[in-house]
Amino acid sequence: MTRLQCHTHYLFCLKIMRARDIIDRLLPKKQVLSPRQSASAFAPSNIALIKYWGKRDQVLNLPVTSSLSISLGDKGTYTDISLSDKGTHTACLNGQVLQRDGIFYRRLAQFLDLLRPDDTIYYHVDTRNNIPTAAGLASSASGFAALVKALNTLHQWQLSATQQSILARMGSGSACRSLWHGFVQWQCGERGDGMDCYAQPLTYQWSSLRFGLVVVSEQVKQVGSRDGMNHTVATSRLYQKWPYHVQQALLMMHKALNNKDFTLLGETAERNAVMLHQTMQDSRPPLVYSIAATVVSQDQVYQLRKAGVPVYFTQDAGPNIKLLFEVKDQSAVQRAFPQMQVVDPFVDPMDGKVAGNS
Ligand code: 2P0
Repeated sequence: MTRLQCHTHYLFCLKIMRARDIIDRLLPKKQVLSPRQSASAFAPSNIALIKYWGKRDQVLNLPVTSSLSISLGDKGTYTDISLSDKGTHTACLNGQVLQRDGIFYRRLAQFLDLLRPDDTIYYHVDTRNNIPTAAGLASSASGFAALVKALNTLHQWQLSATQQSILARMGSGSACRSLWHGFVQWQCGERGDGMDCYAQPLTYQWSSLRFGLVVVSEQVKQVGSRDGMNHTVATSRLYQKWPYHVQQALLMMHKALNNKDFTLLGETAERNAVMLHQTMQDSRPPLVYSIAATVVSQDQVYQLRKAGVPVYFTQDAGPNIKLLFEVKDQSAVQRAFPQMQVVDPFVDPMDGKVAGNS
């Protein structure tokens, strides 16, 4: 084994031990005895208006700062789970059987190994994303959230949404925000075991808000979020300013949501995304997710605003951008971005009515 492999193996063992300790606290033994044959769940994808970037604990996915997102209504992941007698976990993603040596399968299987009540239990997982293809939306967030919800039903654990948020966070940080619809805040917490680090729904409603997904590239990104954020924390001098910036941005965002001030919401979200990408670019070597077409699209947004159309962008760990606007401006924005796919974040997948948190 090389030194790197030893280190990776050590980190993995550490993760298992610490995560098991937390799972044992969340899932008392008596709650794991009578699984159903199968269970299903849906979780929405989410887009952060104030981003999560950087961990204070890489094993438990504890973030440096809090973050605030909006869930994407009926866009997300549907997951069916059942017990399997094949002696191994099996999984399908969008109808394709996952190969055991693939990254996605390995992440899924490690997570199932952590959560299963005992080592003799195996699952078959069938998961489908209805997120527009290659739109640059994180399906891992809705994927891990839907998986935790489905396991909770399968084993009749009766976990609270907060407890499920803690479990989903251990699969992927941003997944802890996908347990709810509407606006959601993920509190970074302070505790070393992360028991105060989970997302919570916010009561704000904004049914006229829309997202426009603008795909400028369908290429798989070269640096994933996980590696990208670790690299930024380790090498970007600008990262020192990130926690203060996020703290201020969260205050502004709450003010915007409280007063239904769309300009403040858009400006705060856009500045946070720009600051994130400047901070990434200050890493050594620089981490650059934008491509030329990203910059062109961002310039189009600035031009639209100059022309009097209130539209803002946000950008995650990839080249595609997401536009924020109100439904009254949809046709003006669509004219400038004919390829844009519009998402209504407040549509409930179950009944088509406007959903929110209360
Ligand atoms: C966010 N992103 O707040 C930020 C903005 C990407 C850019 O959360 O390592 O896939 O699994 O905790 O959750 C992507 O990070 O990372 C992310 P892990 P995750 O949405």
